[in-house]
Amino acid sequence: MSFRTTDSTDYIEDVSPGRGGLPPRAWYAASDAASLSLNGRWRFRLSATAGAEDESFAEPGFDASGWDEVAVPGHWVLQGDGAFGAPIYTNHLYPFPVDPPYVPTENPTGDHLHTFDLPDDWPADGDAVLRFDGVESCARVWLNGEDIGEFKGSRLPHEFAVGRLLKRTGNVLAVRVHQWSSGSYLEDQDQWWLPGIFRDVALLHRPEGAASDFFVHASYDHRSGEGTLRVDSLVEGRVTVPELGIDVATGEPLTVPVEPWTAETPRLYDGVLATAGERIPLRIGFRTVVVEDGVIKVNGKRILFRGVNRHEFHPEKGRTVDLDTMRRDLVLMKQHNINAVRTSHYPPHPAFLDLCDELGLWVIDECDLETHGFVEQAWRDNPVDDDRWTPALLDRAARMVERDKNHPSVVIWSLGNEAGTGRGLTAMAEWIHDRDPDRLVHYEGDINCRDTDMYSRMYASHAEVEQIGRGLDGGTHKRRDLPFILCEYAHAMGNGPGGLSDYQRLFEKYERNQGGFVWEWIDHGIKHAELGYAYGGDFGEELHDGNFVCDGLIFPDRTPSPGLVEYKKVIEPVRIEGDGPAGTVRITNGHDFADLSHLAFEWSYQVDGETVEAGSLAVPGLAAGESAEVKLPEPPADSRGAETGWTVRALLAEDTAWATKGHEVAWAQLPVTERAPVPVAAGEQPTSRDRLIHLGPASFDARTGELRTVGAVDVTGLRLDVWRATTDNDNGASWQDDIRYGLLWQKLGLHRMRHRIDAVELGDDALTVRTRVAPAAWELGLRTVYRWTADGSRLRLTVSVTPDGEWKVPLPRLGIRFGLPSSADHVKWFGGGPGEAYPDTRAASRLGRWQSSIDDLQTPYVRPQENGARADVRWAEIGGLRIEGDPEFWFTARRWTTEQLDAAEHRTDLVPGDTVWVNLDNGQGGIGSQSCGPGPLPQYLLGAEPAEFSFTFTEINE
Ligand code: IPT
Repeated sequence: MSFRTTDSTDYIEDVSPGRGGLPPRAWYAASDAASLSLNGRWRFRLSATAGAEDESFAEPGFDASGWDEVAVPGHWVLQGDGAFGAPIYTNHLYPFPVDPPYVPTENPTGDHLHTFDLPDDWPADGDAVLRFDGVESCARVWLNGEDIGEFKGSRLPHEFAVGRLLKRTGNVLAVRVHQWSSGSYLEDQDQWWLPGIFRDVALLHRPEGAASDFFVHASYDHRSGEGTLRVDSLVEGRVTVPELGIDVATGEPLTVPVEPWTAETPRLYDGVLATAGERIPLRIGFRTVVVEDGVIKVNGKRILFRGVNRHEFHPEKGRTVDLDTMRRDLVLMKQHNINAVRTSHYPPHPAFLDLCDELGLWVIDECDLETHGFVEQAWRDNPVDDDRWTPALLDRAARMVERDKNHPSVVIWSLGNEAGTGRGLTAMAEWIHDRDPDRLVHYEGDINCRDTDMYSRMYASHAEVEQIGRGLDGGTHKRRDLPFILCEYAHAMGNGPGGLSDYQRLFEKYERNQGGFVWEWIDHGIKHAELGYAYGGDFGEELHDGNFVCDGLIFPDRTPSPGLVEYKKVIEPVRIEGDGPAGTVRITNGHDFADLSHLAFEWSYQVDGETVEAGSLAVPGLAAGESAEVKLPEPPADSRGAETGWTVRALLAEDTAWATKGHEVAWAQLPVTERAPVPVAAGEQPTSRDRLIHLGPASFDARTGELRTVGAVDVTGLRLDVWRATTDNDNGASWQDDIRYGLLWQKLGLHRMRHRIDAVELGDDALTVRTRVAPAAWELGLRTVYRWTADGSRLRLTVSVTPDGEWKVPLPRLGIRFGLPSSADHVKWFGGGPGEAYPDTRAASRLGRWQSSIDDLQTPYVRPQENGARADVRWAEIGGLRIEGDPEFWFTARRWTTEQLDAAEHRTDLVPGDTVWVNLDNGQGGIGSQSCGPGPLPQYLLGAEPAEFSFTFTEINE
């Protein structure tokens, strides 16, 4: 016979959301009522199981002086140098046996103790509320020895009325936090499992007549230009908005002319809600969001989401994110033309939404709900389809909506992520629609849009997005009339995502397609002494999903990755197109609301990549959606034989809250004259002497025909190269059974090609080396001929490649690689830059003259992989050589080999050797997004086809 013991830990596995707390209500950062932050150093004791220690620690007088300390807010696993356990990363698998609502006996439990005095001026009357903004995953709370309740719902606020328990001095707050609880089944988001009191804890004075909950309704009628304000408040009072001359009782609507709030024009009006006992500052934004004519409209206009999914993450503090970091995220987003955030997959720290109101972003506020691990059992026993869990789900919905309902930035409520389907979700949607009919409801898992106001998908292919845009996707009647968004797309794991421009075209072409949210904002790499940044498995987890947690547009230290730079260009809200030779530009205002008066335009003219003249360009202050053609000035004379073109840029005309005057918003380049052909180097005859072949400035190994020197520059290992250290997107996701090129390349052996020398021929004017490049085990290969010619000072190589046998896969790259001495530590080039580019990630690559150290050419992906290629390079100067390409080439250089790059698991594995390895590629394969979504589009694949390309090498004095 078996039985479960009943003891005081039963609440952990109880499906109820909690006991003893106050009903949820609006969150506000400040009021004139007193408050006391309880953040700080708290006493801490960790137990391995929930019942290991009794509750005596909560008694006043308990001596915790021998305990450790932790910072609150914080996660204990990220403190104590490993003494308090470690983070665990799983994507969707529960890191414990699935037997809802039960959790393991090994349930790390942190007892937290904090002693505090009330400030001298703390009022003697009234009540007080103890507020927890976030505790993972289940907490039981005592104040001054009294058990005041427990709660679950990690990223949601929980409040307790505690006034009667408070003393002037020596208050003892005891919080017992369990890592695992029934709530963990609802919190299976793809992220680190990080227990702790990770958001603020505060004591709020509640004077007699204090406001309790209130709901600011502020709509905008775009036809009349008027806003209607009504503040519903549980405790009656008055609402004043001096700027609008508003002074009205709560519950009373008032309509006045206003400037509306939008993400582009985040106009907020300062107001005050005054009840008998409290004054609360309000920041009111007037806007109306509806679905009308099958599209989401704000203030009467269709909007386009240029969004990102943002998890809360800090490389040292986990989900404890301070205000400066939140602001930094949003400023970076705004600077990169991002206009929307999905708070994947839980409500963020509430102050984040204040910043969204202020800086201007559309927000999809998502509930703290994901049950993804149930997919492994065909969703059997999924809590969202089991009535016993519905109260917990409704509690979560209410805690989100009530907390965040007063933010104009929040336009959509999301029920959660990857939770399958079920009655519980329907109940949540019904409750939300009823409580807040003025916003829309989203849930991606609701494929038929039974409960939602928009059709939403993740990682749909371009072809499918096109179908949906054209309304040819079928689906239920209801769905056919709804707008479409991609709540996740373009998986930014490692190098990539590729294909952004192609998606953007589909969003701009079809009314129904209202944009999307790139997955995701930041790499969740945890700072680590030996590894740089840690990912799944680095803490010895028995079950983990590796570096799938590092899939952001910014690195863990918040520096932008090339993916963010690309995204900025792709979504720029002004389109600049034109005809370079004719000297005309067409400017289109792609904003949804703002006119162009906030931008200043600038032209410049480049000759061989150098700017020779620049000036300002008068562009009319076009309204949103309008375009105009503008004439460029006469091009500067006398640039015969050179490659020339215009660059036109749109810059902020004035400082804004997120960038200074002159910040670049959009740009384009319009070529005028093309590059002149590269003169052929020929005339010299190869001669053989001292086991070397001499040709012009170069020498070769007489036996192998391998290049040895160009002038005084030593060159090693020059040969054809088709391999790249596969990217996360090349490798694809483990669950995908479609074509995954990284695996196919590996299987074929493109990383272990053999180079057979068939002939070394000395002709009258050329050295010709014939080879066959092929992997062991297969009959296919690449016949490769290197033809070297030279004049007195210049050496030219022409590589001809002819595939042999049946090639069913495209190539990672096609070009040559060679080594230079480590003194080649710097490069100058004329071509695409300044950052990395690949065939489907090259929108932001700008033609110009660039230079960089070899170290700075590397993109520091958390898991090392192919990176750092520069596109369209006409010439590059490195290590005493000038290399000209015919045609242009992809340039890459690094202080380690591709093999070392491929083998590295962390950045710290990459140790510079004494050779700089240079790759000059005629072609590179596209990147795509297959680490979670579709692979590269066919037009970006590099087919194994006959190819010929040349490089000219000249020794130079740098
Ligand atoms: C999708 C999840 O919603 C998101 O949380 C994240 O895990 C992302 O994938 C990948 O990084 S779910 C995916 C299986 C489609």
